[in-house]
Amino acid sequence: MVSSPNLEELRRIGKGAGLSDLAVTGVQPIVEARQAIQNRKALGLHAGMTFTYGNPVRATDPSQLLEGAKSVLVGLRRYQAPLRNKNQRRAAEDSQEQRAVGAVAAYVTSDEYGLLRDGLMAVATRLRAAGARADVVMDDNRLVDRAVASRSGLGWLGRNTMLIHPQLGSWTVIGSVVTDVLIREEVKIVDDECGTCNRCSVECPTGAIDNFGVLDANRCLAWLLQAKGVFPRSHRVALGDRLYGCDDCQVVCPKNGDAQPDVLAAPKSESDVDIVDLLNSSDEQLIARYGHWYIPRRRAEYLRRNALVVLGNIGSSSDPEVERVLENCLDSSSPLVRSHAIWAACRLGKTDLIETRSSDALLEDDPDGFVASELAAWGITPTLDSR
Ligand code: B12
Repeated sequence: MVSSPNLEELRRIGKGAGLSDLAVTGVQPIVEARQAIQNRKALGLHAGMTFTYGNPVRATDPSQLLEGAKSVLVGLRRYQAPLRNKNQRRAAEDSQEQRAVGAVAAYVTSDEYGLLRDGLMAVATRLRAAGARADVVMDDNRLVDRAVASRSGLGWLGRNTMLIHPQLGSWTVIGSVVTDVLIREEVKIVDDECGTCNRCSVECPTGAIDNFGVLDANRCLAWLLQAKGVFPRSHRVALGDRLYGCDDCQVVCPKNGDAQPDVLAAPKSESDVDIVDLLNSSDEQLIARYGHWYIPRRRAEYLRRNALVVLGNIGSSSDPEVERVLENCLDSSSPLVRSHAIWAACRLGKTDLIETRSSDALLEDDPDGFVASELAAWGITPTLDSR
């Protein structure tokens, strides 16, 4: 059997396999995090999310992850910041000539979690070779990643709720290896460097970060894009061109500077999505292409819902292709899609597309009243059927 590794060796192994940093902490409960989750739940700031909110006691007790657990090795992987900055995206939004392009959050434009897992697996493999038990836990409802990372000394919990590493900033994904070996390290807790800076609060498009380190998920665009039901009408314009996730509170953070990933580069996939192409794709094609995103019930109608809000915000009303996809969506069998198509058509001044449709067809199979309430919001009475 090989000897037990120390943190320095594990850090070297992890870094060689895709991690940007690695630190260690114990398995005692993270009581501050438990309290934070319970408080937010009590105030309704979790907006019905489950994740770590489903079982806060378990999510803040790393000892429950593995029998005999003694240490949690927490790994970070730094990824590339968004390629198009906010100003470039705004310029594209303002130019009605261009095709509508939806923005995708940077952390999903490459397989960062895959490479994070590779780095953590390399660490776990080394521990197992020494006879230890070791499990990888990553973006899992059983563990609060940011809290465990901050306790291991990898960074501080910022105003924007992100774990901010003093050198790497916040463009990171986080995961852990839980093991039954005691890995010793003197943890140096990183002081909060946000100070009085409140750029993330000021620049958040919906004002979701009022209080330091507290996110109101009811207003967070990243959550609203993943939530079930209609996209709240009050936040549709603020959504702008965002199709999946929102990076604004990180883009404006001065701590993110120019640091670049120094680890294995991940192959890039789509960071910009052509909205008309998306809406023209079949459900099967959409799930095949975007199935790695968090999509409610894995139903393509949610991708169409989000794409229609983006189209309403940045689509060109004179583009015949835009008109064609709107017509297709107004004829969709999904009331969710029809209702958002009504919003997009109205926002682009194309109410004629709605007025020329029969009310029976538009209102057909609308058990939750999505279509009816959208029509009422715009004061539209569709043509009555002759039958
Ligand atoms: C639910 C969730 C979301 C929700 C809600 C996020 C939220 N702020 O609550 C939504 C869908 C909105 C979301 C969005 C995003 N997310 Co998210 N999300 C999660 C998930 C699954 C759980 C987070 C959670 O527990 N929230 C509950 C609240 C109460 O926790 P919190 O805000 O993190 O606050 C903690 C601390 O404040 C701590 N705490 C409070 N006081 C104190 C005091 C002390 C001393 C200590 C130690 C701790 C502590 O307690 C809280 C609980 O841990 C984690 C993965 C995981 N398993 O942890 C990823 C995770 C947090 N998300 C991540 C990412 C990348 C994002 C996005 C950037 C994606 C995007 N571009 O759209 C955005 C960022 C938005 C934002 N500012 O949070 C990363 C964050 C990496 C980092 N460097 O911080 C994580 C860790 C995923 C991962 N494994 O890499 N996310």
